[in-house]
Amino acid sequence: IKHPLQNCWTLWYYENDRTQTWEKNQKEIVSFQTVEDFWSLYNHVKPASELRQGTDYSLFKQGIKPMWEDGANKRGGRWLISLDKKQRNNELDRYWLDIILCLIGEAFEHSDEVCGAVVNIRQKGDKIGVWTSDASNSAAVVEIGKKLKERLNIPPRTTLGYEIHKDTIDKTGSVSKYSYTV
Ligand code: M7G
Repeated sequence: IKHPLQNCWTLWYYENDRTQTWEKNQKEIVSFQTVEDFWSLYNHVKPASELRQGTDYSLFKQGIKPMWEDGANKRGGRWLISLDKKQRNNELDRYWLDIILCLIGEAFEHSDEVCGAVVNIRQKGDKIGVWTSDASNSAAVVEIGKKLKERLNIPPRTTLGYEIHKDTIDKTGSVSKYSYTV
């Protein structure tokens, strides 16, 4: 008998095909709900560091689309980990795996608030976001941020910021406004 996870999770893959809408380019790959099925999937797909520029992996609770518009995300936001170019080789895959393990292992006190996580592979620097459901739930948001920073062993001098999706959508230029930091 396999070891069940508390939630069923879905892996999504985004590829930047300019002839399609952003939404159409999000492809649902597979769902899993046991530890064993997670590892066989993980061992089967390319590590994030080997994906092409412009692609994303997203891992979300089953039933939640990796999009701002989803009912579970629309009042939420994300903890953002911005990586510099050289971190693709040494940190990206470890961060992404550690985040997945926090998600599927329900590592947070407020795991109910977690919707999923996204890794963006980008020329200008890769990003990982951990998406939560309610940006106004400051206790949950801050607890999740602190736990992430601790579990990923991010040095204290590095600040993580939380962006509300609504602000990301309205954002003009590259100025990002963080609503919380840890
Ligand atoms: P990104 O891929 O999150 O980051 O957003 P990047 O700028 O580093 O590539 C790029 C663009 O993708 C956004 O400006 C939107 O046009 C589109 N996009 C991203 N997300 C997360 C969404 C979403 O949730 N919904 C919709 N409709 N478009 C999105």
